[in-house]
Amino acid sequence: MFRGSGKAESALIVDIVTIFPQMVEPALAEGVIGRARAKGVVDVRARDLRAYTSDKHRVVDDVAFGGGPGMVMKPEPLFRAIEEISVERGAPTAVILTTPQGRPFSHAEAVRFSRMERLIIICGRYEGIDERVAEALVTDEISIGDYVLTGGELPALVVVDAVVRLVPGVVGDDASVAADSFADGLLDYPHYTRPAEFKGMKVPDILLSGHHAEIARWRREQQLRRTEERRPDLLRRHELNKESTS
Ligand code: 9WO
Repeated sequence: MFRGSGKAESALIVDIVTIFPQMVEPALAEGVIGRARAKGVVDVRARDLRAYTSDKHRVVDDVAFGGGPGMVMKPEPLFRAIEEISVERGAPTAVILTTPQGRPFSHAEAVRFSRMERLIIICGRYEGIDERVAEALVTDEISIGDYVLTGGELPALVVVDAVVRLVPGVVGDDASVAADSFADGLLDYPHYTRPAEFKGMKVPDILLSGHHAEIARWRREQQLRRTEERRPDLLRRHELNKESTS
């Protein structure tokens, strides 16, 4: 079957290369991503890096040239993993390394990756990966924030979560994706559900009024106020975008 003619091919293929596939797999089985995988809209898999070793003990790390504490991920298993996954799936559109040295992950980056066909995400462990892997194979080094973790698995899941929900057909309501916080560069408005009064705390009257135009205006005001208070950096960018698109 050719692309787009049915459900034989996924819109997005993601392979996550890790020494801890058992850490990644349960997160991919739940919720929106689990359902998208079950439907075949996306094909996301964890790949055990040790499956691409060639020695009896399946070694993936070695001491650092130049000395210093800790181990470095060896290049050979990572090169073999990317090579074999590329043969099986077709050449990747991007090879992502999650690392504190990467450029900051953002909604715009998520949108860009969601439009690609095949992603490979490498999860670093130990003190990091051999730089030749980054130079020869990695197309995008991505950071999810300025903190050091014990490995790249959780950042890889963050990237997958943000990207997969943007793939058409994954989130049922396209309008809800378009209305997302960050889709237009602002924080979200506050949400309420029943009961209308809880422990003396009331839901704003406007939301109970049924005046849809006024509710929309109130929500927009809340978005602007919250963004101004909590993330003035976002508000400046939002205003620049408005000028360039009007
Ligand atoms: C450690 C370190 C110590 C001092 C100064 C800079 C430093 N960088 C690192 C580092 O990159 N350690 C990594 C920790 C080694 C590979 C596993 N670790 C990790 C963290 N993988 N991925 C992250 C991470 C954090 C935020 N966004 C994406 C990935």
